[in-house]
Amino acid sequence: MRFPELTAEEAAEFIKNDFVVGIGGFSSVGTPKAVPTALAKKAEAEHAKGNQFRVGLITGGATGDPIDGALARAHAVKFRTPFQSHKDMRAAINSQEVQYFDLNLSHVAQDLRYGFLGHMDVCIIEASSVTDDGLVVPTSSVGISPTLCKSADKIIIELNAHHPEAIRGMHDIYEPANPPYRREIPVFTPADRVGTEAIKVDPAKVLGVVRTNLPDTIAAFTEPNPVTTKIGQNVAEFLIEELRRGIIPKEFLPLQSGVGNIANAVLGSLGECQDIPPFTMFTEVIQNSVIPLMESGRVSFASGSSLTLSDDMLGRVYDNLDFFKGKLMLRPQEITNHPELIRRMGIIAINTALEMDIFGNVNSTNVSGQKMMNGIGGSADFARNAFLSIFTCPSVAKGGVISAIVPMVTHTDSNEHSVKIVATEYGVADLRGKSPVQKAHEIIENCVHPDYKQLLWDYLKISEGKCHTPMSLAKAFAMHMALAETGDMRNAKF
Ligand code: 0RQ
Repeated sequence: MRFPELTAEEAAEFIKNDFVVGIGGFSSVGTPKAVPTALAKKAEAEHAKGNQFRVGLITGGATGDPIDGALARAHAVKFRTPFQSHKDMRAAINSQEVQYFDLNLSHVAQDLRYGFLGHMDVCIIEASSVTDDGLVVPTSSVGISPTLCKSADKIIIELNAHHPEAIRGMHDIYEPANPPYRREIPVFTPADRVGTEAIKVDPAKVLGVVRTNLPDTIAAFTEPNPVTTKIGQNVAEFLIEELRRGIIPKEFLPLQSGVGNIANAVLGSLGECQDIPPFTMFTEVIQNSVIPLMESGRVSFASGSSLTLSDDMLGRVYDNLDFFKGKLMLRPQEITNHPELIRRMGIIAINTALEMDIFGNVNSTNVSGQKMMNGIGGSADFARNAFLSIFTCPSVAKGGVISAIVPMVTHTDSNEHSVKIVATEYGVADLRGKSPVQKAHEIIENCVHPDYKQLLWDYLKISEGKCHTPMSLAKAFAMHMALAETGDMRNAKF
């Protein structure tokens, strides 16, 4: 190999206090693992000597324990963007130890290229193969790796033998030019290939290669339960009806499905529903439920930025690469989440809300408006541009003391102008062509848990008939206040 081979510790030595570090990969998979862990140890050693040691972290999205977990526990992170989903990083963000700013995932790479995110000192990326002339094939995800390699002064590569070299050909690396030179992206169906199989890096920037053999670790999915299964069935029935009415063309449209337990369960239900024809996916994250659906022929192709699969499921793909290689494509998140492509292909987008209000505004990120959960991810990239933008969530959280449907969201990620359909286990609210008060009726009637229905009708009555959007300045957060003061939203009074 042309590049110096380094240990993870040697590679971490290149990273200095106050560096801005780019992390390749995305969605807790295909991310480097050994060097960030060594970096966390280095930070702890520096702190023990009484020295300052913190870095800025710019990632594609969630990274998992070897990065977000280890670096947060080592108090080694100064700022962090975008999406994260690790409990230790979340705690550091919510205590303001880490300055976190949330970005739409389609924006991260271009914000870097535009110079909005400042200077990047070094990036660490994971590869399944590297050639001497600097062709780097990623592993189970792409994220913002191509742009990191272009923007960072230096590059450290983790060459991970856990991923076979034979996955070369599964990636499609394409980076749009900056304005005023940007052109259309010629992707017209999810399977269209427009880029290269590998990332071309400047060999002069490569500090060295660290050999690893490490699996990705993603949070275990909880098995679908009656609530998530019912949400999935409700969404499936809604889509079948749209198909029957001719709103969705008979060929069906590509699906995007969000992250997390609910999205995984919803997709499972959709896949099982034989009234929906075999479909393609143009999504950000390819989760576990997609693989059996491909094997059974229900999903014919999936384009995404990551294979966010449990290790056994990834093994199933790698054991049958001949079958899966023609059915899976991994692209930069800037392309999977690109507004132009989402709008052009007419994606049906299904994402999850933490809470939504009776007018159709959605909060996916900030618990009670104050505490960051994960981040907006790509949900708004899809919601804003989709053919049909659907948000789902269970009607209640935490055993019923929280209603997911509230008078007013405490933080807005996707607003009423983007959100077309909402669904809980009780039913579906169709918000298309409806005024705020009509939307409120549709949502309360169809989606709210019985414990909260009367409460929300009472809230609506305060201003109904008096203004365009019947909200009450005095009472909009009464349910959240009841939760904060009594531990139960049901104690709110209107
Ligand atoms: O907490 O586990 O401690 O009980 O939130 O909720 O029900 O497990 O749902 O795993 O699907 O995550 C919105 C966070 C949902 C996720 C969110 C609590 C609840 C539980 C998790 P516990 P569930 P999920 C991009 C797609 C934004 C990014 C995105 C997400 C925990 O889907 O991060 O969409 N989305 N990316 O108890 C307080 C409430 C709550 C609440 C739930 N109202 N208040 N806590 N919880 N509602 C596009 C792609 O293509 C990928």
